[in-house]
Amino acid sequence: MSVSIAVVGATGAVGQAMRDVLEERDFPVGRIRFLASERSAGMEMSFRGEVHAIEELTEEAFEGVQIALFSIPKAMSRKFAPIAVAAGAVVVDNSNAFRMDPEVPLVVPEVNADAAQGHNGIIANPNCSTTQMLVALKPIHDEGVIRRVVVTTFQAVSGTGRDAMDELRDLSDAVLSSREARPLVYPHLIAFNCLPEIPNKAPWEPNGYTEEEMKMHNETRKIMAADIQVAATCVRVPVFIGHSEAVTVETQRKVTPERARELLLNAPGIKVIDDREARTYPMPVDCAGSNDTFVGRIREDYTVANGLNMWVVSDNLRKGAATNAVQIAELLI
Ligand code: 3JN
Repeated sequence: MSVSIAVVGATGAVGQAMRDVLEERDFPVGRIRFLASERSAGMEMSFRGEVHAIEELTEEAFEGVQIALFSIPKAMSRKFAPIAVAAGAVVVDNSNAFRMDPEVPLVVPEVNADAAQGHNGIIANPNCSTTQMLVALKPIHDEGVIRRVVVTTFQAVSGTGRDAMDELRDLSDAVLSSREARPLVYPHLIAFNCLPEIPNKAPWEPNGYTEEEMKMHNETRKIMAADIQVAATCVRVPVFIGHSEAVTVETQRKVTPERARELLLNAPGIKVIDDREARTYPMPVDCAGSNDTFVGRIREDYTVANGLNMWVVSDNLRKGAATNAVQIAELLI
C-alpha cells in the first residue's frame, strides 16, 4: 500500500522537518505534494532523491490527497482543512485551530493513540511543549495517577520560526561586536537573555498567564486526564532547537524516583539520560535532530508526600511537531 501525501506549509521550519521525518521513516509514500504560499510556489524540494516543485496552496490542491500534514497559521488551517477533508483527505493539523474542538481528536501516539480512530477527517497535533511533557508523564500517570503538574519551560527560538532563528543569530553577533541590537521579532532582546512571554506580543490571558501556558493546561486535560491541573511558566531562551522543561508532579500514589526511572526506561519514545556520577543529563544541543523525548534529573520532590521532579528535553520541530504528526499519520494506515 502507498499513500498520497501533501505537506502543507512545506517551506516552514516544521514543514521541512515533516519532509525529513517522512523521508527517514518507512512511511509508504506514494505521491507527495509540497504546498506553500504563492511566494514559494515554483521553488523546489527534494524527497527520497527526487526533486519536486513546490505548488501553491489553493482550494484545488487536495485532489487525490489521502493524508495532508498541515503546518500553517491557524486562520489558514481553519480555511483549508475543511476543503482538504471535502476532497477526501484526512488532515493532521499542527495549529491551534481545532485542538480543543470536541469533535477533533488531539493525539500524542504514546499517550492516547486510540483517540485518533474517532476522527471526522481532522486530527490535531498538540502544542510542542505539551507533547514532550506528556510523553514523559504518561508512564508515571499510569502508575501513580498525576493530580498536579508545575512546569517551567525553556523554549528554543525555532518554536517561533525561521525569522526568530535569524534574529537570535543576528542579535548575538551584534551584542558580541558591540553594535546596536534592535529586536524585531521578539519584544525584547533574545540574545543572552530569557523572555517569560510565549507567544510574544499576544494578549495576556485574563488570569495573567500566557496563551502557551494555558495550552499546556488545557491540552494535557484533553489528552491525558480531564482533572489534572497544570501550572506552567513558559520562557523563551536563546537556544536554536530543543525545548527543555523542569517538571514537578504530584501523584495520588507514591512513585519513587527509582520506580519512575524504571518506568521511563521501558516507555516508548523516551531515552533516560541520568547518570549522576558521569554528570549526564539531557541538553538541547544533544537532542536536536532526534525523534525521542529525553528525561533526566529524576528525583523526589521532598516538599510534598508524593512528588517527583524531572528534566525533559526534546526537539521541538520533531517530536514537538513533525514527528508527532507523522506518527499520527502512521496510526491511520
Ligand atoms: O513558541 C513555541 O515554542 C511554540 C509555538 C507554537 C505555536 C506558534 C504559533 C501558532 C503554535 C502552537 O503550536 O501552539 C501556534 C498555533 O497553535 O497555531
